[in-house]
Amino acid sequence: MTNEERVAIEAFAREIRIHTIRAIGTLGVGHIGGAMSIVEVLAVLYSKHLRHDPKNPAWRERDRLVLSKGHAGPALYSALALRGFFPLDWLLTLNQGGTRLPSHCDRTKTPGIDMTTGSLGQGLSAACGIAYGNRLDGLESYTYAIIGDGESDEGQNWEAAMFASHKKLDHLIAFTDYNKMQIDGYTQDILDLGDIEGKWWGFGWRVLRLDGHNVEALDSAISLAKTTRGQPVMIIMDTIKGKGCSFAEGNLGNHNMNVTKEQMEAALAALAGEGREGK
Ligand SMILES: Cc1ncc(C[n+]2csc(CCOP(=O)(O)OP(=O)(O)O)c2C)c(N)n1
Repeated sequence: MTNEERVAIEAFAREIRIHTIRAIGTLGVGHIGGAMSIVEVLAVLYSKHLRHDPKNPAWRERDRLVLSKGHAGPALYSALALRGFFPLDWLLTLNQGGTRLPSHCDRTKTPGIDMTTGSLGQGLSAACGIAYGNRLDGLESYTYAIIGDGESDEGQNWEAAMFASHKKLDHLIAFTDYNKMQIDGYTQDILDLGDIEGKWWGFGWRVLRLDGHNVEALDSAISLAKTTRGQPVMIIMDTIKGKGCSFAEGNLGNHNMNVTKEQMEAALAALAGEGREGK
C-alpha cells in the first residue's frame, strides 16, 4: 500500500467514525462500542476490496458483506452513505420512525445491506449459504462476514465453520471483531473463547491475526485471503471496543449507551482535530 493510499483510507475511517458518532449522538442512544471497533475493516473493504456499485446495489457480480453483529449497523451505514449508496442526511434519521436505517441491519430497508442481521449467531451461516450459492451460480464474487467475539459464544457459528471448510468455501472471508467485550462484560468472563486461533484452525479454516485498527495489515491480510484456495479464511482482528470515540473507548458500559450532546460534540471535535493534524 502506498503512503497516499494509507492516508486516504485512514481519512475514510475517520469520516466513518464522525458520521456514526453524529448519527448515534443525534438519536441520543446506540451501540457505539461495537460500531467503533469495525471502522477500519469497513474502510479497507469499501476502499479497496469489496466490489460494489452504489448506483446498482443489487449488481449480481458484486461481493457481499454480512455484518453478522448487526447492532454495529450504524458504522456500516456511514460507510455506505460515504460511498454514495444513499444521501448522508439519511444517517441523521437512524432508528427513528419511518427511517430506512434501523438500529440493526435490514436488507429490505437499506441500499447496500446484503443480509438482515441482529439475532446473533446466524450471520456466518447466511454467509456460507451466499458463498455456496454464488459458487453454484459460477460467480467469482467474494462473501465477507464480520462476527463478534461475544457472538462467537453462539453454537451456530461452529456448525457454519464446519460447513464452510467441508464445502471448501474459499470465497468466504470472515472477520472476528475480537474486542474482548460483549454486552455485559468481558468475553473471557462470560464464556471464554480460549485458543481462538486454534479453534478456527481446528475447524479447517486458514487463520490470520492482526491489529484490526491497522489499515495496512488489514489490506495485506485481505489480499492474502483472496488468493487462498480450498478453504475459507478467518481474520481475527484484535480491536478496541469504542476505539476513537472519546466517551466510549475504555468504558465497559459502551455497548449500547446514552450519549449527551456534549459528549457527542467533544468526540467530534477530537476527531476533527486529529484530521487537521493528519494523524
Ligand atoms: C441471539 C441473540 N442473543 C442476544 C442478543 C443481545 N445482544 C446484542 S449485542 C450482544 C453482545 C454481542 O457481543 P459481541 O458479539 O462481542 O459484539 P460487540 O461487543 O463487538 O458489540 C448481545 C448479547 C442478540 N442480539 N441476539
